[in-house]
Amino acid sequence: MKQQIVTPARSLSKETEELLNKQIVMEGKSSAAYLSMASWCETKGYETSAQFLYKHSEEERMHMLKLIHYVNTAGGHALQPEITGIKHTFKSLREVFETVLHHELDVTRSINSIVDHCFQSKDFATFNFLQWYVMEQREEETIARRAVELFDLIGEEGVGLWMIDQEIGKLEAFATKVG
Ligand code: OFO
Repeated sequence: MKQQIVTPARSLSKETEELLNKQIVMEGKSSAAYLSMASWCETKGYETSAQFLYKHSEEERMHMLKLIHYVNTAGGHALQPEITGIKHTFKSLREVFETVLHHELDVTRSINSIVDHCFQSKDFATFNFLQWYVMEQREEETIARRAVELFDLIGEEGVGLWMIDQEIGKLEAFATKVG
């Protein structure tokens, strides 16, 4: 006789599952967008920025996977996101990092609204899980803000752009220092 497959008990509400799936799309898009920026930077000779963005793209993929595993192990179904509309060319290196900053601010707003939803609906397990993302966003915003500041601090004339590119490589250490 065939054994019946018992559906595991779910601890996620449908609404929370949907919100987390939307966040999975956002993280997947972040990963793709940073990969595209890295590739553009590499073609323009901004070597350090390219390496920084390739690494960041991998980190975003890890953020997406972490959410996928959470949703699935909590009884939901994480959906592989459709990724379209990725920008491939940029006017300047400054535009790349301004885009990163705006994007990270959007991600923070999105994470905060899911955290708020989990608190309101008393899903404390997911609320707790998401605290990692709250802290991660704080670090990513700090890095992105600093990157944009570099353009005004150093200036883009002469060897300015070359120096900015070098400084981009030190941003993670900077974020650790300022907490
Ligand atoms: Fe996943 O933190 Fe940036 O986007």
